[in-house]
Formats: sequence, C-alpha cells, structure tokens
Amino acid sequence: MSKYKRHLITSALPYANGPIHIGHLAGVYIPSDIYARYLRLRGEEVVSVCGSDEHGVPITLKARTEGTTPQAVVDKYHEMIKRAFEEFGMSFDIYSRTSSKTHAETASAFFRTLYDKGEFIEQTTEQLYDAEAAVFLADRYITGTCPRCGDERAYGDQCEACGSTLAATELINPRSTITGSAPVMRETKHWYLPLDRYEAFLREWILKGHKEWKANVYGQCKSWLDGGLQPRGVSRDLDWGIPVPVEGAEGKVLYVWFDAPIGYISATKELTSEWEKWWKDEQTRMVHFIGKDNIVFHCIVFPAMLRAHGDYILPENVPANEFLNLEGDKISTSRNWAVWLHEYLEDFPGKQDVLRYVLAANAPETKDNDFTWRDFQARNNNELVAVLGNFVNRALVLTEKYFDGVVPEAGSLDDYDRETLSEMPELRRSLERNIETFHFREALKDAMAFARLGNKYLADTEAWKVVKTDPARVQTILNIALQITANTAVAIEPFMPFTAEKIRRMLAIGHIGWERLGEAGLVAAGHRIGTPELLFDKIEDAQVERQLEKLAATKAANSQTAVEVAPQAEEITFEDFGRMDIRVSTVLEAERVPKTKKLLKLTIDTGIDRRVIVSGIAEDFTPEQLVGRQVLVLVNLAPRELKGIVSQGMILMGEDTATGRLALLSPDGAVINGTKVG
Ligand code: B3M
Ligand code: ZN
Repeated sequence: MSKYKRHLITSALPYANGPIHIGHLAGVYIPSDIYARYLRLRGEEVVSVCGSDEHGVPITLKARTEGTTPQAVVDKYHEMIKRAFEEFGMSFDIYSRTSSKTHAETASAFFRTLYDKGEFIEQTTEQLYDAEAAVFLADRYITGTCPRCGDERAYGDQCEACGSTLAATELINPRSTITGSAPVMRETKHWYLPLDRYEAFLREWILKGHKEWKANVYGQCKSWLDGGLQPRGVSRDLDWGIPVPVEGAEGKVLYVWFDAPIGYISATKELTSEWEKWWKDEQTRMVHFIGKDNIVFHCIVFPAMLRAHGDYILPENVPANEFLNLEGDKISTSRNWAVWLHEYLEDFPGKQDVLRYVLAANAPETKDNDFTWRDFQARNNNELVAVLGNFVNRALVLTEKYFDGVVPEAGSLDDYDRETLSEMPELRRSLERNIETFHFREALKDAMAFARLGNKYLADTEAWKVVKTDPARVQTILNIALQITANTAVAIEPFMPFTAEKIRRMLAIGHIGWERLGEAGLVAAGHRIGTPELLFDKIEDAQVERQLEKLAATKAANSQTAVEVAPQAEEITFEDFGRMDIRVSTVLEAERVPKTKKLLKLTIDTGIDRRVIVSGIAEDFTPEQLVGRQVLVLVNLAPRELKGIVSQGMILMGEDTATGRLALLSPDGAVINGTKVG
C-alpha cells in the first residue's frame, strides 16, 4: 500500500429513477465492496462513499411518466436503493444523496469557484426547444437518429447503441420525447468547461502517468484524447437540479454530470469534518469504481474540474468494468429486463453471498459478460455447496463425531500435512496480488482455493477410514482441516462476508486478522467449536424455472407494448354473448386437408356429439400436437363447407399480434367435454 496513508473509494452514484439490478452490482458495487473490505481487513484507513444521483433528465422523465414530481421519484428510489444495499451487505461508510442541502452548497460553491476563476466559457447558442411543452430539450428529452451509427433511438447526450457521446443538435430527425414534436431552435446562454484547455495535462497524467490502468479504461481515454477534447456544457435549461449560482441564470441548473461527481465530495463532508484530508491530501489514494459508460466523466471531465479548482487530488485508479447482460440480452431498466436486487433478496432470502459470489466469479472485468440463471444454479450447487460448504461441514461434523466438538492436538505431521499447510501462504500472496490489481475474479478463485485445498486434504486422508486403526492420525487430520477452515473464513471475507461470519460462528471463534491468513495455528487445540450447520443449500430447478418464467413474462409484455394491439370491437350486450355456445371439447383425430397449406380436418368430441371441424391452423400445429388436446369450440356456429368438407363449429384461438403465431386456448386442467364456457 506504499506511500499512501489512506484510501478513498468512490462508487458510481446510481440514478434514483429505478432500483438496483445485477448489472450495477457486477459492474460497480461488488468490486468496490470487495476492495473496501479487503483494505479494511489489511488495517488500512478507508472511506467508501456512495449515494443516489438525483438530478438529470432521467429523473424528470420518470416523474412525467409516473405523473408525479422529481422529488417524489428520488425519495422513492433513494430509500429502495439504500435499503437494498444495506441488506446486501454493501459496506459504504456513507450512502448519501445529491438532493441533500450539503450537496447543493458544495456543488454551487465548486461551480462558483471555477466561475470566479474565469474557468468557464459563457456562450449563447441555439438549442433545440419544444414549443408545445415550452422546454429546452437536452439529453434524454430529445431522441433521434445517431449521426455515428444510424441507430434511431439515440438520445441528446448519448447513443446507447454505439456508446457515442452526442450533442443534441447533432441528432438527425430529432424528436421531443415529451411531446413527440419536432423541435425548433431557440437561443439560450450556458456555461462550458473548456476541456481542450486540459488536454495536454490529461495526456500527461493519463497516457504517461497511468499506463497501469485497465486496458479498457486506458484505451477509451486515449481515443477521447486522440479525438481532441471540446468544451463541454456544465449547465442546462431545466427546473430540476442545482440552480446555476450566478446572476442572470434563472431557469438554469448545473448539468447532472457536473454536479454528480461532486456528490462524492459532499458525501465525504457529511461523513467527516476532516473531509479535506480525504480530498486534498496527496497521501490519500482515491479509486473510482464505475461502469464503462462513465469512464469519460471520471477520467476526463471530473479530473479536469478538480484540476481547474486547483486543490483537489486526482484518482489513482479507475478500474471500470464492462457490462453484464442477462440471458443473452442487454439489461435495461426501461424494458424491465433485469434481475432487481430487492426482488432477488425477497426470492432468495439469506442468499446475499450466493449472488455476491456468482457476480464476482462472472464479473465483466475485461469484456461484457452474461448472467444466466442456470449458471447461477450451477455455481451455487457445484462450487458453493459442493466445495466450500461440503469441506467446512465435513471438518466440523467429523470433529463433533470423533472429538465431541473439541479441537484435537495436531500431534506429529507427515510430509503431506506439511505440504498441504505450506500451500496457504502462496495462496494468500496470489489473493493479495489479484485484489490489489483489481483482478477480483482471479482473487475469488484464490480464496476458494483454500476450500479446495481442504476438500482435497480430507478426501486424500480419509479420516473416516483411518479412525478405526489410527485415531491419533485422525487428530492430526482434523486439526489441520480446522486450520484450513479458519483460513478459508479469512480469505473469503471480502467476497462473502455473511459466510465468513457463519464459519466463525460455527468455529466459535472471534474475528481473525488478515495478517494471520496462511498460518496453521488459527484454532487452538482444546477449543470447543460451535454447532455445525449447512453453509449453503442447493438451488432447485423449480427456483430457476420461476425466475425464467418471470423473464419470459417480461419479454412477452415488452413485445406486447412494442406492438399495436387491435382496438376493442363494437360493444355487445350480455344477451348477444349468451347466444354463443362455447364448449370444452377434445380433439380425437386430426389430418391435413389434401392440396391445402393451412387446413386441418379434426374429429372433435364436444361432449354433445362427435363432429368434424375444419380449422386453418396447419401452419402452427401438426395433427400429432392436437390429438388428445382439450380445446374451446363454438358449437352453435352455422355449418360451412370448406374444400368439400362440412365444418360444424369453430375452435377458439388467439393470434399473437407480435409474432402472428396462433395460440390455442385450453382449460388450465382437464374438464369434462361439453363443459359450457361463459
Ligand atoms: N448516475 C450512473 C449511470 O450513468 C451515474 C453515475 C454518476 S457517478 C458520479 O448509470
Ligand atoms: Zn450510435
């Protein structure tokens, strides 16, 4: 940890316009929590700050769609996010919010300092304006075709398809997302941070000074710098946000990406009166944890702001992760395509560490990665249950069985014992190296390697066999197994704090300092352990299927909203409906009608009689799929002749307007043929 006295860890402030999902956790919050926990365990002085990002157009748009106020939106989601983070075990020292008074004061003062130093360019330009809604259109208020990649759903600040940062005026065929109308141009004054003035400094600081940054981060910074930096707007015509603190700025607020990073500073101020030693002392090491879409703001814009202010430190590293997808599709708050943290905590109570483990093991550290529920189940069952849980359980249960729960003397060790124990210090070195270079996936493997080592040791030494002939040997075996168990609790703590605590409780020991990791004497002979319990239980297929059904319903709902649904037909009376006689029936036989593509000839048992019905469903169903199926039949429809066959009735079905596929309507369980539908 070298020359630094303390570590300031910031985690991207989640927009308070929706809940936290697994993409946020894998991209930002689990890496940041692993890192903060690890540094604290190493005895380092750490402050970890986060909070809700409560300004910006996403919030005001959400308020419009929910027919409420931006303050109500952020109050709702700030509480939801804060609660979910706490239950998930995020160990922030403070979780604040940018609608706080301290933040408004801090961000205003920061802006005013740059303004008074003449750091801003003040410019009146023509901006896109929605005359119907009487608002200027910035960021998410405007949509149109991306000039870079042609995607038609680009926004005024960013194109999600190609990741380009855009100016609203660059969009092709711009439309207001408020009224859908084509905007007009209108003059307005704003303030701009001349990033080009900091280009030489940023080149030096990043491209020369931080070659050790992750390739995805370094590469993005380099392409930004090679593309040439432009002045960047730091104010907006909005009624929600922090008012621009200068005369003649009525109706203008700080651009959300100017105010939000200052949220890290205001959160630190709320945490400690000694906030300046965390932000202005070169012996503080600052690390920003973010997702890749925030790299430019944390590596280019915010550092330029801090540099312009003059007395702040800069981040020593910004280990941004790539994106996590879900079941092969991009996670999306607006399309509800996500695994929401608060729902996970409800569906899998007490399983915080399972999700922490899976998302850390699968983290998109160098490239986008995919979360699947099957992989979640497999990692839980094959790694957590079968390796970590199995090893700890055997070590404890055998101690209880053979030594009444008292840790036996180690006695004399043989070569295999010594070789096994000697592996732990190397595992520790690898674990530390990987965590300190933000390779958390590899670090997690190192932590799990302690459990693998113990599992193998118990399997190889076969205490349950040896106990008949050499009980003294079993004392050694179990003493060593318990030392490895205690080491495992230390090694996994940054990743799975709940499980580490559970193992300590079962060993009936207090907290063990990281500095002892790798030692053989963590649990003293003669010590009585606690009651063994299972660390993890299997995730069953039914649990996974339930989650997949939830996602399937979301997908169906999304395709539903994406498609024009036929308007309601003309109103009828109850009597009109009463004239239709619909019966549950069973298909007895089915065959294709020769020389037709769509027709099937069906023999149907309506409960009243057996009859033939011709149905145009041959492109959606094979005869084999239909025989034996119960269907709904309109039995009192006048007979019709189709291709020489008299059809007596009609089978009811729906046509999926998104896909055109036909869906048979059947009772949700077998009922008597002839049952009347009403
Ligand atoms: N609110 C999160 C996002 O872009 C953004 C981070 C701010 S960190 C200062 O999704
Ligand atoms: Zn694009």
